[in-house]
Amino acid sequence: MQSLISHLRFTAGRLAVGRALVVAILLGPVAGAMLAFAAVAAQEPTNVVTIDNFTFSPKDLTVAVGTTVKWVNHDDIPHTVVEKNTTFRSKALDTDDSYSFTFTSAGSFDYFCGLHPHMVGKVIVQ
Ligand SMILES: [Cu+2]
Repeated sequence: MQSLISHLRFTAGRLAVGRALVVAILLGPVAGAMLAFAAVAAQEPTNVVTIDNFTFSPKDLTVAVGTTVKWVNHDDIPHTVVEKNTTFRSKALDTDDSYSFTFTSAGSFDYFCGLHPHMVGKVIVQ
């Protein structure tokens, strides 16, 4: 009788280990994918500013240090992106062209379109 009980305990223990293994195997790829996604997201934060109808949107954007900001021109005429102290300056962007800049230090960066200086925007890096 004693040996039957210990046999049952042993079997239950093996089942528990087996279940844990199955769960680990099933969750492994999911957890791995989530970790990989988080790693990519942490590595390459990108924020997009669109240019539509002579307007930068969002006009003011706040990002963390290390963030890459991408401007995309949706107008059918060219625009540029020029920081007022020329910290960054794009070439003329044709329709659907984009320009990216990575902000490596904190600060407030006012920019405008070199072709239409009334078009203004700001990136706040903190
Ligand atoms: Cu413009």
